[in-house]
Amino acid sequence: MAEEKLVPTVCPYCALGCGFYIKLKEDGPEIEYMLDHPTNEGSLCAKGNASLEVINHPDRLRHPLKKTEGGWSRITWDEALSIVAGKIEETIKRHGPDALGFLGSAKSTNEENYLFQKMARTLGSKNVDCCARRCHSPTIPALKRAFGSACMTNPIPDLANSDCIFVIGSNFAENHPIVARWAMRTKDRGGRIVVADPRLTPTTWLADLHLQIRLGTDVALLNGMMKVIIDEELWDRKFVAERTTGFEELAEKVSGYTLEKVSEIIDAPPEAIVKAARVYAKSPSSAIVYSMGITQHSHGTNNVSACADLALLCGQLGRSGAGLYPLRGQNNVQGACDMGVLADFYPGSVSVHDPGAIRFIEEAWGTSALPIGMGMTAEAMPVAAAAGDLRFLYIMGEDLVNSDSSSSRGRRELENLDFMVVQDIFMTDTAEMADLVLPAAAWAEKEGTFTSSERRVQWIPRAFDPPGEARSDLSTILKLASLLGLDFDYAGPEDVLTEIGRVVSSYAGISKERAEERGGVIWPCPHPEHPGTPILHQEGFSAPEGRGRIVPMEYLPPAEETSLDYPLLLTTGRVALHHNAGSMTRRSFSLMKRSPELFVEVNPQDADRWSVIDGDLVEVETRRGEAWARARVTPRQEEGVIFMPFHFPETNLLTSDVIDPEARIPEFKVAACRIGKMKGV
Ligand SMILES: Nc1nc2c(c(=O)[nH]1)N[C@H]1C(S)=C(S)[C@@H](COP(=O)(O)OP(=O)(O)OC[C@H]3O[C@@H](n4cnc5c(=O)[nH]c(N)nc54)[C@H](O)[C@@H]3O)O[C@H]1N2
Ligand SMILES: Nc1nc2c(c(=O)[nH]1)N[C@H]1C(S)=C(S)[C@@H](COP(=O)(O)OP(=O)(O)OC[C@H]3O[C@@H](n4cnc5c(=O)[nH]c(N)nc54)[C@H](O)[C@@H]3O)O[C@H]1N2
Ligand code: SF4
Ligand SMILES: [Mo]
Repeated sequence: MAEEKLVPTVCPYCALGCGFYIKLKEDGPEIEYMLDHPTNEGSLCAKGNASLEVINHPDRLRHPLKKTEGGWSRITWDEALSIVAGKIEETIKRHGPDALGFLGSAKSTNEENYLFQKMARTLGSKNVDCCARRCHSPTIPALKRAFGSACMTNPIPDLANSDCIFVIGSNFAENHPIVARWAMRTKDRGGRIVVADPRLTPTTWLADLHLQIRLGTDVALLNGMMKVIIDEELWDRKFVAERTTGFEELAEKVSGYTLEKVSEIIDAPPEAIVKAARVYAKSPSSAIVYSMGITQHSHGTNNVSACADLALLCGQLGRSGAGLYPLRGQNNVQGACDMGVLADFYPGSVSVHDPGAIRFIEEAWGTSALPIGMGMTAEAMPVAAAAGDLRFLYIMGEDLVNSDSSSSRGRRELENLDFMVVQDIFMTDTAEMADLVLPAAAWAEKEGTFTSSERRVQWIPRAFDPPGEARSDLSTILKLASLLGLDFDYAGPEDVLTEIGRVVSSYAGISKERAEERGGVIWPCPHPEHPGTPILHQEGFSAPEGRGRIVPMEYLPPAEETSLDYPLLLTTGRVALHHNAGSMTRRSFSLMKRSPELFVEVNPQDADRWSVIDGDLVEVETRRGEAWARARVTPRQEEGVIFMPFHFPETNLLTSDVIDPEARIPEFKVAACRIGKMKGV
């Protein structure tokens, strides 16, 4: 019998970085659990367990394809890359480098993302961004301002050491299921879980206290809790005095948030607000866990700031069990941000507005002409395409037309580009719009590092050959860069990681060997002997003067309100068995069998009012468009709000294009809508 081989890997779906082995055997690969992985201890959720279904899937892209009048035609790699290089050169010549746009991928490795943005910026373009714009972009300015660093402060297993977990706008039981394992240990130890979420979800089922708040009212809730904490003298005087600034302004601002007023705004009982405030402030160590429920709002940055204020006020930071957990989304979104695939940051969180710091990168890259200033964000690129300011777009591993809000507008706008190239593992709807499609190797078909939400950097080796002529994103970028005359002289990902260590100080001590160890290394890891830094802010903050900045926030309502024409609110999000725009999970047989179609959850009262019957196909309409979905009548939804997952393309035809002014994230969580037989009434 042929020998079996175990190849360690990291899950390609969410940002928890769960490890497992791919067991290679004669009759096909299978998953073997990695019991000693520090984050998942062998467990995988349904998506992780189904992840090998995308490898060798019949729909995988296998050859470069060029759009012709007669449809897609297969071309050689040499031909494809010389077309792309030619288009880049032509665009620069005719319109300047700022007519080029580059969207990197939170599914690609650190090394791939690093080279992608290096190529874009070396060519002179400022326009580099990724899906973090539609995800945790509010976390970045808010936490940088508050703490000086925009990351999750403590590792996931440390949640088990918390005495209280305050969850606001995260449904981790479905979307980061491994977090639920650790949260259950908190409960086993007698700790409390408090959840603020407008919907009933598997996460609210775990809660000791659920505040079923109105959509988009989180700042009011947090200010109300902070007023209780200050009134009842539950705040941490020593921590506030020694380690923060801004307390007086906060006390002043929240004094107006009386229980009556807050209870009215959030539509939850005053006693629940008091209980939540007391348990968070009084517990010896409390954690705040948040995600898209607070970021994807027109005031997403304010929401995150208010969470940071609560943590600073109560001194619930910088210790085991006490931390702030922005649960990141994609498997390598933390890494893509660290690598500078953002319109506002170079690698290592260097601001695009800081010429002094950019000079350091110029020296490392041997150039003297890197662009300074804000680039176009992922949301701004389609708009700029419509205006004729963006001519060429390179999308590496994003399904922008399905994952962006108000997607029919986005599609129309992208039509105006002179040239679009998409590099993906499947023919997505975005790829269908491209002029050229480049087939990419999937995660387990290449090697390199991924950085999880815990800041854990893990190296994965290659387990499979890519299908057909598909190539790793890294080799495609290297080839293209050489055609463009760029001096990208790297033998492979290990070489790129070495350069990353020179440019990004928190990665300075991370080598392939260290990242290959079980569980890798948690950055900051400033030198090769450094053990990594699981808990941030233990000594002080990296914000100016080493102090955390409390910046009080005012409650502002969501942009869209209900009206006679649109009497309900639509909120969108996720379910356990699908991932994002669905290119991978909609092709996964075992997941599709259990979750085959788009649905809309409607509260029984609303269903009665609008004559919707469970199981009916109903029409959902917003100011942007209309879509059909299967009705699920369920009390999980509160009256007046309907929910749709965005894993099928129809959902984003409906969502709002209002954006947060600072983070520029769309308000995916609130849109006024109508359903069923409302049309024409
Ligand atoms: N199964 C699965 N897992 C995933 C993904 C997936 O698509 N499927 N995607 C990954 C990605 S990219 C991300 S970013 C994460 C996201 O993970 P989550 O943030 O957990 O995902 P969502 O379902 O978008 O939203 C979370 C919760 O926010 C609540 N919410 C909505 N509006 C509000 C509000 O105004 N206030 C409050 N307090 N709560 C609100 C929703 O009811 C929902 O329960 O998941 C990652 N993991
Ligand atoms: N309505 C609504 N819309 C939303 C959200 C919401 O809550 N509601 N959430 C938003 C959030 S949080 C996010 S993060 C975005 C996600 O937005 P996207 O990043 O556009 O979503 P994905 O569907 O995960 O797209 C990833 C793509 O990468 C491809 N891919 C996988 N592996 C590789 C690889 O190794 N190389 C290459 N080149 N490609 C690869 C996949 O096939 C897929 O097409 O969606 C946002 N959109
Ligand atoms: S929790 Fe996230 S990383 Fe872990 S198996 Fe599930 S999708 Fe993969
Ligand atoms: Mo995300």
